[in-house]
Amino acid sequence: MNVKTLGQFVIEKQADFPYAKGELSRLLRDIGIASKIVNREVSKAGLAEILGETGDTNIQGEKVKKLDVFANEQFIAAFKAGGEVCAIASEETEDIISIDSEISKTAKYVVAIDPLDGSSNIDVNVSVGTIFSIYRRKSLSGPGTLEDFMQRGTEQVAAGYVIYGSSCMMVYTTGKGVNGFTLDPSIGEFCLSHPNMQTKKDGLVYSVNEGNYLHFPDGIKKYIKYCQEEDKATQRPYSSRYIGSGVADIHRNLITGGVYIYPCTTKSPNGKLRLLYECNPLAFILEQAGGKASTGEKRIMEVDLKELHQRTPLIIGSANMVDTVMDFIKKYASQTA
Ligand code: AHM
Ligand code: MG
Repeated sequence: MNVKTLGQFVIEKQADFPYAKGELSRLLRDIGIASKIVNREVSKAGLAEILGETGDTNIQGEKVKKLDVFANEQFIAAFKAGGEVCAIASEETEDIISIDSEISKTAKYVVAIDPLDGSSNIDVNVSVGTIFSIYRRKSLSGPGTLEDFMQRGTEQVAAGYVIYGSSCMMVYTTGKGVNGFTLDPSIGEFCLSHPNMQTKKDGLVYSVNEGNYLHFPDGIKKYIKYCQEEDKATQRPYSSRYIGSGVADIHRNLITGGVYIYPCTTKSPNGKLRLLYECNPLAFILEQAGGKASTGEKRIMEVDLKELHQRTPLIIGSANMVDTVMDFIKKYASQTA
């Protein structure tokens, strides 16, 4: 069988970056290794003493699960050992983790990570994921600083996610298309399974937590009703698919076509999802796959990051569907204004 492993692929693609010295390739390899370890634990989660909560609450005010902590520790350990990044920002950690070591002194990159996205699904055997985003540092040398992260999504050098699902898959971009790799457990390698992923311009799926319907802005409420209406020309009604693991919902929509919406609500006026380690990396991937990602007002990747754990509304997926949601938002915002 002619397989191409993640390792072989990133080394081949290094040629796309004439001045690269292999650091980015090594960083992607480190992420691959850590995610295999996380996948091992996720796949036996029902057996191991790893289900449930630790009893602590994280910076987001959410109850911390043992697997969240495990995944966070694995990725941090991989980045520290790899020496390719000088700082890490994680959903699970209030402040950045500056790396003060001999091997990281001259590291060019910083990495932002959501180690285990979809925490509410960990204990119930439903897909969860890891999201990562890589930037070039702004500081010149030594341990990385907060300023190194205060960049727009457009500055990302690479981004990706790993989905721990019916199979384990890594999807990433370095700004030259999107490629997906499936873990072959028999050889323990991520193998290229989805080269040059492209999403449809139009899809037939909408993904939103309709339990929050009453708290949505009018434009989103009207869009949801539009999705449910009968219309032969646009093949409506659309299907509703929402599992509560952003990586899984957005990955499915990337493959089949669709739109994922996490809007602002009256309870969370800035939305729920985090710009740095959730929305920007997912936006980079979707744009590279021919889709779009918006706050409802502007392109996600052009939002200024002012604080590490900044939240934003997110509308992401097939380009025409995102445009239609934006049209609804505009139309009903001006009517209530
Ligand atoms: P998490 O990083 O704490 O898991 O939160 C992010 C998740 C997304 O993966 C998912 O789409 C969303 O939150 C689900 O939120 P809700 O339960 O409010 O629908
Ligand atoms: Mg998350």
